[in-house]
Amino acid sequence: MSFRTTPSADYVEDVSPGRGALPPRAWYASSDAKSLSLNGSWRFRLSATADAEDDSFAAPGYDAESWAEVAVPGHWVLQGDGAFGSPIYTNHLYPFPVDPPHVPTENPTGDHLRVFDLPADWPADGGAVIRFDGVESCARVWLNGTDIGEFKGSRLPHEFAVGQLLKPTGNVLAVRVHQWSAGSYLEDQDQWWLPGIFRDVTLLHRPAGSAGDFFVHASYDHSTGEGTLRVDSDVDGRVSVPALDIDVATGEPVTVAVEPWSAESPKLYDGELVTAGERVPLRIGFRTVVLEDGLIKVNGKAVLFKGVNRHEWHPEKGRALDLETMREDVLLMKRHNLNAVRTSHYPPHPAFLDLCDEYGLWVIDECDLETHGFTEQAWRDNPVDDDRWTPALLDRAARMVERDKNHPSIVFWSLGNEAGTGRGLTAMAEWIHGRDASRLVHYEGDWDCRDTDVYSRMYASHEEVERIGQSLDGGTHKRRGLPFIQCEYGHAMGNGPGGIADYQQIFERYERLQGGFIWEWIDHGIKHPELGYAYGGDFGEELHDGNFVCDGLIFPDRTPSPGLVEYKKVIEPVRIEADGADGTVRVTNAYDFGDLSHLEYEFFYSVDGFPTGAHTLAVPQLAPGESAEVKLPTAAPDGQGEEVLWTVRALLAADTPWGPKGHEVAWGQGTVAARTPVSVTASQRPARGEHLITLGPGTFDARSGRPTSICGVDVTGLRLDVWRATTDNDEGASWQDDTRYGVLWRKLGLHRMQHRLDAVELGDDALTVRTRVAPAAAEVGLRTEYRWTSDGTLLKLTVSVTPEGDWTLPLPRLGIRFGIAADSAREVLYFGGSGEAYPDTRAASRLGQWMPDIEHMQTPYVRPQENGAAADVRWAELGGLRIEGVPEFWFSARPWTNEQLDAARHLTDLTPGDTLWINLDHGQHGIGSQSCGPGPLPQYFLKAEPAEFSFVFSNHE
Ligand code: IPT
Repeated sequence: MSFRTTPSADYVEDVSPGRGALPPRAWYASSDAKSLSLNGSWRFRLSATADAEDDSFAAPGYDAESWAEVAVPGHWVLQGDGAFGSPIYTNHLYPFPVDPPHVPTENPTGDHLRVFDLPADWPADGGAVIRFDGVESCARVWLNGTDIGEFKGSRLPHEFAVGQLLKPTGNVLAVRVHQWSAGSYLEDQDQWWLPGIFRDVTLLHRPAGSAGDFFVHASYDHSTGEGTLRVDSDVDGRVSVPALDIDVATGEPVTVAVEPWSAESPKLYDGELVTAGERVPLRIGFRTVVLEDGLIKVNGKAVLFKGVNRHEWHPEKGRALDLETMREDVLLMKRHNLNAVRTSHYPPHPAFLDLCDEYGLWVIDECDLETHGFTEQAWRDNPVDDDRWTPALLDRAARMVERDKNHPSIVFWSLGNEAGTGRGLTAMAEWIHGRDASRLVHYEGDWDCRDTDVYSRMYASHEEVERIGQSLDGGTHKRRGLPFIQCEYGHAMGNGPGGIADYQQIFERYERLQGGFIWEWIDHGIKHPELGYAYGGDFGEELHDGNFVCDGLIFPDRTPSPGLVEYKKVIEPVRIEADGADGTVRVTNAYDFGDLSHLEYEFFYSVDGFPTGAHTLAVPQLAPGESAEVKLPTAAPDGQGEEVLWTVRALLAADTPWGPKGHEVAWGQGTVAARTPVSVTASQRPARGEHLITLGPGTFDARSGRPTSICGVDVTGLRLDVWRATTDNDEGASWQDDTRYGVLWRKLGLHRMQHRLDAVELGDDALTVRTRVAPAAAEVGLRTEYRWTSDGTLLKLTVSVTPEGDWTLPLPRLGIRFGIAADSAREVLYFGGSGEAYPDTRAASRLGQWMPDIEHMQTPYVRPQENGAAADVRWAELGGLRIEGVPEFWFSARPWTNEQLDAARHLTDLTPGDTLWINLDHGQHGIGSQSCGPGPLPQYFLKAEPAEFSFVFSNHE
């Protein structure tokens, strides 16, 4: 055995996929062949360049005692407390000069070493392979001193035959991993760059006569109710499915009556493939995916995707996910009514696909391919249009398809993401179509749909999606015949996404529209000792895209954000709506396949938001698409002037694999009787003292007319407020320039409004304070009048706002704000909408009495921004005050000011002060999705228009 002293690292910049790996094949866990996990603690040495060290470390006997250790699976930059470098976040920019296939000389290289013994019962005969399930981005491997090959394709498996090299004890597995390689040019996904052996490493015994690759073909004929099974196997054997009495030879088709697989009822049959040397468990789902009549049909029915884009993410482990985390994702998705997932933008850990099969999710399995950075040079030199790279692209396509082809959940193969167009993509599509005719091909980047079976877009506006639904979008002849999906929409960055209910209505209106996938599932925040969760720039990256990496429906710790709660409501599979005024409810089955037999219904009336006793409601069985009118069986209570509502909840009638009995799937609400708002007879006359004016239970500063105490509660700083800490969606994406209101608001100065006092007038029955609220350097302003009246017990404030000048912008918010002592108000009781809501994110806001504590009225967006407003609030009680709105208002309360919230970069920048700041808003501007898509629809704009609104204060103690 000889070792080079000057190792060559030429392979790092080689466009070829690698050397030495076995052909790709199906991924499975054998019933009887032995395997040995090589996960665990490995010896680790980091070098600054690809060839800083020679390869003598791979030789048996090398002493690595002095090396550090890392956990495998893992990313070295997330271990060692910074000693092993740091993560880098860029959206689409390559963090190195674009000169394919060259990479920087500074190329962090991690040498990994692991010594292992074979278990005592490891068979002496047969072969063995070592499987790497994921290594970023390029690895070279030695076993017992023998160079066994090198590979690229970070999120794809690579196997090497090693049987002849194994010894009973003291095997030395050496893996050199380079952060940058030619492969990096193909892996420009919007995510952290995280080198390392981040998925499992396994040694698999391969007995003589063991199964190699096999393809389970399990189709379903909806016209006969029969399924046809044929398992093609490289190694002949028999296939059995006891529940179906199937026992056939491999390659032989058999047709029997079956229950089909769908995301709604994921029926899997346990089977077995038995070859001379091995037994392989099969989980078979019968379903047929076709493109027919311009629609994606599964088992004869068009499906509506209610999906999400999922990156693999864990706030401490990065993309090294354990099974429980994967299961948590799937369960959260199922419990929030999602039925589909796009594995953006690479094949996930295979266990995730097992879970999708088991719990039921339609999957778009996407290849590990993105070359987005080439957009900066008008796609010149794009590897997907350069024949030299085609073998690498085909290798990636094959590794995905071969690994994952036996998952019934996968309905689409996706070529990759944001890679422009080119011959390489066409070659991939042709190969995939030839290899697996039983699924469809997706790729968003080619709007002509040359290679694809679906017209797919991202972030198209409501208007455009509607036009596509009506087939008025033109395009190539081929595209006009294809169904449409939005593979990304509803950019969930920070507060939002807004407008998804409006999208859903459009999806449901037109047959051609088969739904969409929200961008994205989880915020990729990295747990950080000082910052809470870190995002781009927090590790001193020279190029980065800030918090664009935190744009998920769940927070980094997997707590659902309000966006997920909203999405759950928007896509609920049962619609419960008011139908007429007489307490009749319309229930609609919005499933694609199933009936409603798994649900039971509860209903109750509430008076002033407080529920009266719950009853059960009988709802007839409904086929998909069917609806029924159901009369509420009990008479509504007399509200005696208070508001009376009905609420119906659809609950799981029994435990399911993904949710317990009683889990709420859907709900609806309707009004029986409106409230009579409180009225105040203005009977008190304001009285002026030396420093104070008094009016009923209010005292005011005599100079400024500002209240100092309301109904016995000290208040501070009451004034008109139009500013909100801009949301990511307010600020918009850098490439949108004309309608980024967050930027335009700040330019106009709405965050630094000046309040000019014009008059404090004491009338017979009112105190009137006249002001003009305007930013410096601008002629626009808001004439604002505060009119206070009282009947001796209640104190009423009526605010009238009249815009002056040429307002071309909407307002962020319009209302008042004031402060009270923070220690007097730890919690709030209010009657209004549950949870956080804004004009276009309010579908899930449910009317009732709620009692959140102040902490829970703050939504912890990783980058702090406007959050936590409750919609439709009739009244709220806190700190000894009761506030009733005429009309209803938006309510928020926080232990810091909006200005402090605006200035904060991380949650740890915010510390509660002595004052609790309360905003009572008449209006809020919509949220939209402009951090990467369209802004709010016009109907959700808060226009600068004359407005008048009132609040009635009383003491509630
Ligand atoms: C789109 C990307 O496909 C996705 O990976 C992510 O970056 C998303 O945007 C934004 O978070 S590309 C978009 C710039 C059109």
